Amino acid sequence: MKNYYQPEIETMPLEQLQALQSERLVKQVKHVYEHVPFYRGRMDEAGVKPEDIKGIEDLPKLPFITKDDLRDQYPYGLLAVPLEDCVRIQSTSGTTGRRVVAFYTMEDINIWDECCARAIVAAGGTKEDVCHVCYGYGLFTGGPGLNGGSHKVGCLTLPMSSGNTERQIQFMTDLGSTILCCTPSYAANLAESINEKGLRDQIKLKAGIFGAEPWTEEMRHNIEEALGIKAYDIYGLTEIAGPGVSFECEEQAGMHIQEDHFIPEIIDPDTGEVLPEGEVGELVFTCITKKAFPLLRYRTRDLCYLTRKKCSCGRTHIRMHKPTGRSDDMLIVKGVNVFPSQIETVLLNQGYQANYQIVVDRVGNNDTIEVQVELTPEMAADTSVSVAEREKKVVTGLKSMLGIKVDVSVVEPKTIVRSDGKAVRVVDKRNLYQ
Ligand code: DLL
Repeated sequence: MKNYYQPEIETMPLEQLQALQSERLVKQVKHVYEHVPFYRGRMDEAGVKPEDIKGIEDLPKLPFITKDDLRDQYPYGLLAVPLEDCVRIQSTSGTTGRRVVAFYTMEDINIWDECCARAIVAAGGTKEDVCHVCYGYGLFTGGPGLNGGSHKVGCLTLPMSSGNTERQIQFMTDLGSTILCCTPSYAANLAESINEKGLRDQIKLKAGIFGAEPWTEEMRHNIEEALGIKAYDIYGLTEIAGPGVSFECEEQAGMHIQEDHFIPEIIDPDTGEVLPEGEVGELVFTCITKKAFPLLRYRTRDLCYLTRKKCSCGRTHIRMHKPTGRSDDMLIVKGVNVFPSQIETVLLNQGYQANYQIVVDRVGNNDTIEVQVELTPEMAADTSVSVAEREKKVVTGLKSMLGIKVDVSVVEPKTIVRSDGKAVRVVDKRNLYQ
């Protein structure tokens, strides 16, 4: 049963694959130029006409798209089909300003499901498997993406969503889950609970598909040992589709990018220059099949490198190395994307000044995030509000902004160390990028 799913596309000879990409790119450029005034404007500004794009070699002629562009165009500015043709949205957390809302037609959902199905097959999944999905369901793409992929493969799908570890383990043992889909940190948590309860012998897991946040080879090794499974990395982002943009095969040596749908480039984050294969830079994607929200040359801010070295699995699609960092200041805490600017907005809205520090750490398998913020001299002089009340208010504000619980310490004026140069606002002690 292995590799039954669309093997001809995943193992296509390079020349054929590139011809397919070129054909799809040309069509896509025409589609966005005709239907999205934003793209038309950008291309006109850059002096590029759709007919100038004759194949993938012309891709660098197109302008880049950034998260700021998405923010400026929120919510409908990048929509490339009539709204009535859309059947779904997915979104990232954040303020309205930072929120990304991606639209999908039914065909777009099918493409995305197909990418996730390929990921499940690459992890050894077949219709005999029981696929236990505990990525969050809802606006986050993790749950819906793997759910769709699991259906396509024909697995029995357990739409568990995140949290409630007791129930997860009960379903896992009662229904014999064989493939686990969740963030690597939650997988480590589950593994710990299963072993603490002495239930390791009662679980039938054989593989895990873990992503949505950076994780180290050491974590992979620990999870594999603790659960007796093979742990596969999966990558994706809401803007481009969700999970399944790339995923690992049995080689576990980089993630194959689904090149029949997404063309990757690596650029120098400072100059925008396209870098040769093997060099580390910022990953950029062009969607060549999506219709509702097709981003062209989208700058992901994830840093990594690509390799076309032959893979023993037979897939010809290029591989990306695990992201080695980001070219912006986005943190991923408890699986949620957090921008320091969101935290600053909450603090300033509550009357604080920009004297704060964000400390991120990992205790056991769980991320912790603490914000220390200084009282202003006026606040310090006002004894009618207690420090505990102020902290509670900031906790509530941050929870509503980010969707996660943040520990808050309100400290005396001038206690946070001042830097001589750029303020060090974020201290991330986790070292998750390698
Ligand atoms: O995290 C989609 C996803 C869901 C991927 C489930 C895999 C599994 P966003 O919330 O938009 O989408 O966050 C996207 O998360 O730009 C990376 O910085 C980071 N990221 C995603 N997968 C990985 C990974 C989903 N395997 C952002 N390793 C991306 C490292 C990852 N970072």
